[in-house]
Amino acid sequence: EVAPSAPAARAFPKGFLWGSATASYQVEGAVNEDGRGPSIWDTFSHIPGKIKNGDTGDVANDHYHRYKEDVQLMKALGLKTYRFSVAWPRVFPQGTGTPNPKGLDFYHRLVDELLAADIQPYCTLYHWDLPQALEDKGGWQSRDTSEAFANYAGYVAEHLSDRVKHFMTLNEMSSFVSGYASPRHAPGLTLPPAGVNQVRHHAVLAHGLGVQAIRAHAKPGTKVGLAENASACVPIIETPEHIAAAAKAMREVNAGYLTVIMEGRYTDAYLARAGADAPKFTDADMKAIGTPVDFVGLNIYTPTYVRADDSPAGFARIPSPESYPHMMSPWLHVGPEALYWGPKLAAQIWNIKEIYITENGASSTDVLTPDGHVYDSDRVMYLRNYLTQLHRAVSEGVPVRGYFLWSLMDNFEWADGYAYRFGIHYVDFATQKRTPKTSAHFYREVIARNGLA
Ligand code: GBH
Repeated sequence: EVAPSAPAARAFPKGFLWGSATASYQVEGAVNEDGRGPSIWDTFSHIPGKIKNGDTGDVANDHYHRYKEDVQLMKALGLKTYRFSVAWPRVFPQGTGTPNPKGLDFYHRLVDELLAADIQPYCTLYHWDLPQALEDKGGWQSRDTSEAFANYAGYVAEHLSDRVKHFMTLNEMSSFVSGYASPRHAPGLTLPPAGVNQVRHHAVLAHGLGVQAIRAHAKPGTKVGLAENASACVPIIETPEHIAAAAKAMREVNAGYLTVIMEGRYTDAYLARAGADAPKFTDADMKAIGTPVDFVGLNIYTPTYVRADDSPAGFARIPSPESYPHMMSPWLHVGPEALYWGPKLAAQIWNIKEIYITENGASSTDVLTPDGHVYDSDRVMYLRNYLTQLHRAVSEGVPVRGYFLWSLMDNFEWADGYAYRFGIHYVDFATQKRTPKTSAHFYREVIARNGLA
């Protein structure tokens, strides 16, 4: 009998932070408890036809009541860190004005539970659940929402920063801005380009004002960043000309979001493209937007393939052939090198010293067998390949300090409701029973050996 030799270890740097992530509206439920106000996702998910199967986040994973059990899932995995988001309408039910201490108490309890399990809390302040009261006054179309966000962010940081050392302002600006451009996301408006560009400007402004407010109110030593789904530009072939094109693309494709935040100005090409629809802004806005951050979080799922091109821009995006492989979500094209080129190009272009992969993960059909297993070999394949490319990046010295797998457990997948599962724990939503999938066992091994086998 042959005893195959073990594969060579591919270790990550000592102290690499292995984590997992969720977001408030996707897991908490308890939407009417302890004084929480409604958010735009409560409104949106209750509009017939908006969410697959008529699902809502009313109960979701009931995490609001089951957080202790969920922290035990994390502990069993060996997680070093956990990224959660605070629901703004729990803390300020009307968005502004008088805070609701009972709402904030939930996060005090969660943070204490995490620390007792030796898990570092990473806190996102906005994962799309805007207080409905603010939407009623124009939402992200109004500059007042950027100011309201900063007040809220400063308030939460003031109260949690004795125990939470890392805050992220906004999760995926382009995703929630799309709620003003397409009917798939709350609030579901379809504004003309000028309106969308102004919403986008208010998003990056909220980030900048939020960074300043957190710095003003948090304990010394608190770090502030964001969690942005910047397009991870990947050279179609790794030659100098295509690599140079990918670097140009990385700046231009992300010009309205990460680029303006890192550089404090809109690129000329961005303003030229927008033309008469360009956002209105002041010098003071731009200064706030460019406030230096302590770290950058990148949510990376799919690659944006780029080639060198003779056009003035110097690059062209390569549209995916119809046969391009994807996970269960049709948009989730598999491209592991996104986890190499994304952080590498970002670090080099903007001289970033501290990067986290704040989300990466995959949807699968996830069948629960009668004897209680979920053999999600597709998700394991996805994770193994992406982590291989992340290993390649950190081995070259790209300063990625941690990785947050999306998601700890199946949850409310926005317009796709509960039909699309991203968890490494299976959730039976009728009973709320959580079951580790094969991917959870895989990830526990990665964490235990601090790397790939
Ligand atoms: C992240 O978005 C989110 O931060 C997280 O809340 C979410 O659960 C997770 O990914 C998985 O989706 O359906 O064709 O209109 C990832 C980026 C941007 C991907 C919006 C889906 C909609 C494409 N998302 N996009 S489509």
